Amino acid sequence: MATTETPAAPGAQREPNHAWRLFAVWFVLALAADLVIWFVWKPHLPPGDMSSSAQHQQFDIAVLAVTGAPVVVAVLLYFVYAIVVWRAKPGDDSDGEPIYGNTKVQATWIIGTSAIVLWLAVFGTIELVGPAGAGAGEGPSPIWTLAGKQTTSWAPGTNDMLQVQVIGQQWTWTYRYPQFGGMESSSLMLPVGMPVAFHVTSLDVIHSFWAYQLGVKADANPGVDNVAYTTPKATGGFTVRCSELCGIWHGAMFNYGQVLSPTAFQSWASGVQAKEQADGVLAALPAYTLTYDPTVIPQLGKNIPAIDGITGAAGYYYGPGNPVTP
Ligand SMILES: [Cu+2]
Repeated sequence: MATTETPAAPGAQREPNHAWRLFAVWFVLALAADLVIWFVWKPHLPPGDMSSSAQHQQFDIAVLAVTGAPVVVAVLLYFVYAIVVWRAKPGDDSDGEPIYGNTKVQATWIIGTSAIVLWLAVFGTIELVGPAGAGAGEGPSPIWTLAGKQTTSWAPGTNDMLQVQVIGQQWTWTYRYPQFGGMESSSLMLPVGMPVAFHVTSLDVIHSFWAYQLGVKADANPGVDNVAYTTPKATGGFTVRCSELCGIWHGAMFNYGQVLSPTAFQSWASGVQAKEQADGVLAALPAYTLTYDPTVIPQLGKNIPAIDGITGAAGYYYGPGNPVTP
C-alpha cells in the first residue's frame, strides 16, 4: 500500500499501487465475463424455457454464474498477477517483509464473502417460494401453491388448474386425469399457459418423476401423494425420465410428453376418455385416489391387457403371463 511504504531510495523505482491495478483489471474482466454469461450463455442454459419452473431454473443458474464469475476471475487474476509481478528477481535470496495483518484486506474479505452468502440465501428463498416450490415435489400438502382454481372439471380459457396424477411403477410411467373421468394415458399431454398440479405416486418401489424440459422433478413413493406445480409456457415435446435407481430396467423407464394448445389438449383428453369408456377400461380401473394399494393392483389389472390402447398402472406389467408377477 502506498501509505505504509518506506520512502523509496533515491533512484529506486516507486512501488505501484497493486490494489488499484488489480481492481481495474478485475473489474473489466469480471464485467466481460458477466455480460457473456447473461447475454450469450443464458439462453442455452438447461433446462431451457419451456415452462414457468424451467424459466426460473434457467434464470437462477444464470444469476449464480453471474455471482460466481467475478470470484473466479479474482482468484485467477491474483494468482497470475502474483506469479508475474511478485516473482523474485534472479539472485534475490532475501526473505519477504514480515506481515502481521492488513485491516483493509481482512475487512474487504469478511464484508465481501458475507454479502455474497447472504445474497444467495435471500435469492434462493425468493426463487423457491415465488414459483411455488420451483418445480420440485412439495409433499402431500404443499405450502406454496400456484394461482389457479381447484375444480372437478377442466376447460380451456379458464383459470382451472389441470390435475395430473403421475404413477410410477417398474418400469413405466402412467398419467391419470381425474378431471377427465380418471382416464389413463402412457404419454403426458398438457395445455400451454395453464397451471398444472402433478400428483406423483408409485405402485411399487421408489421412483422419481423428472420432466426434464419442464423443470419438474418429484419423488414417486408408494403410498405418498407428492405434489409439484408448473405452468407450460411453450408448445412442443418433452421427455420424462425416472431419476431414482429403481431396478434393472430403471434406464429404460422413460416416455414422452407434449404441450398442446388448450383446445387441442381438451379434445385429446375428451377423446381418450370416450374411448376408454367405450372399451370398458374406465370401469376396470381402480377408483381415482391420491395413492393406491399396490397389493390389489394385480387383481384389478387381470383383464386389462386384453383391452387395446392401454398400458401402464393397472394392467400391462402386472397382467397374466407377464414376467413381472408380484
Ligand atoms: Cu423408476
